Amino acid sequence: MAFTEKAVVFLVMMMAAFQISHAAVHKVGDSSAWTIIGNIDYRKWAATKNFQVGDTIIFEYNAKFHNVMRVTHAMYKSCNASSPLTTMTTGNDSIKITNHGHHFFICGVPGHCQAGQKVDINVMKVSAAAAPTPTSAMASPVPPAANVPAPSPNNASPFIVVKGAFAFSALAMALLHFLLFLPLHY
Ligand SMILES: [Cu+2]
Repeated sequence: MAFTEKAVVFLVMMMAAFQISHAAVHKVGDSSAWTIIGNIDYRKWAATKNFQVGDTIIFEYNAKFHNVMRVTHAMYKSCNASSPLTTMTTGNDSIKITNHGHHFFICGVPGHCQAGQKVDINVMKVSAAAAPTPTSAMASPVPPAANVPAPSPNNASPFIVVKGAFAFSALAMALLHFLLFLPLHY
């Protein structure tokens, strides 16, 4: 493998390790899961968590009795299950958080949301730990090109490559697979 290929593989593996170490999995309600039994306060449950972009939310429940509907804030407040954004019914639904802000979920079975089976997942823009992350790197404002003189290509290219690699980490993972499995097939 040429040096540049090794460098790419190393960078991708570093990014993969970084993402794995930072992505958390949150099971809604913890051991109580997603239910109306026991009057679980999902607001209280959510308040103890630090939700981040890249985390996974899991709803575990008996699919005979419950479901999961992603709804708007208004529908969440009024327990309106008539036109959900998405409905999940497997009994073990996982949702990967891809953007910050509020994510509202209710159970669509009549009476359940009113009984408290509703949760507001508020995903913070910046982690409380304030460590530099790929997310914050992507979120940093990019000045409009018209106001900024174009940097010379020699200085600019390494920075753009790193930023691009973070932004398209999924693509980079595909590249890693390609590089690793290429010798096996050809
Ligand atoms: Cu329910």
